[in-house]
Amino acid sequence: MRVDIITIFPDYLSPLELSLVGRARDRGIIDVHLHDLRQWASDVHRTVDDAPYGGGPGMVMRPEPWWAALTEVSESGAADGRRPRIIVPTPVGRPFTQGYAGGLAAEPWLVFCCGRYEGIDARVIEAWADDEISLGDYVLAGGEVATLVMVEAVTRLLPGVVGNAESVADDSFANGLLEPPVYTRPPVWHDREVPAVLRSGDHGAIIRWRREVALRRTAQRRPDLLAGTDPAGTDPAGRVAQ
Ligand code: JBK
Repeated sequence: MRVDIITIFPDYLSPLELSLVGRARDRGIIDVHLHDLRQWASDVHRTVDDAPYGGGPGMVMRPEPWWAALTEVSESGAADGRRPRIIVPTPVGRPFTQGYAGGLAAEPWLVFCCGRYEGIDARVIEAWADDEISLGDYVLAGGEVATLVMVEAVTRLLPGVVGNAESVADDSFANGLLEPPVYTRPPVWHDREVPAVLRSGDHGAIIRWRREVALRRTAQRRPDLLAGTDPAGTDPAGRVAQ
């Protein structure tokens, strides 16, 4: 998979050199390209923002550098007849979910557009974005951290990245439930015991116990998951309804 990230802070994405994503890059499973948006700013000061039409606080990212960046980045893969799926992380997007991550993992090429300030001029979004996606209901300084989250969630779904395919299938949300608690040795620690069933060797009883605890935990903490509605409005392939 190829991933292009357009940002005014390419260094903000340096965690992608580490750990699971870093290893996937070293092994050629994903090919990440970082682009500094300012390289497409045409004035001497390389400005990428301007005041909002209609007034109000803050600044808006100007359309010209974004248009030039998206044109050039999209064309850089056109030789292989490919078109990227273009994603804009934004608090006004549809929610990011495991199902949506699964849909992205099936794509050959993703482009993430990291906005700053009050956002990117809406004409860029209309013309170029396939999806506007939100990580959650809180305010960040820009789309960079949201992009880190999405790239990590997608990378670990790519074949060969996580050693044990079962550990991906068992993840919280993959099966619609929160995972049960986990324990390792020693069996008693600070007067707290590992549940006896997990030490019983009775595999059927262990599966039943885990399912029961997962259900109780989900009902208490995330009743919305049991209601079975997909907040992202994604189909099983993770494609967003328009
Ligand atoms: C937020 O994806 N987000 O959730 C996001 C992206 C960019 C800015 C933001 O404030 N929440």
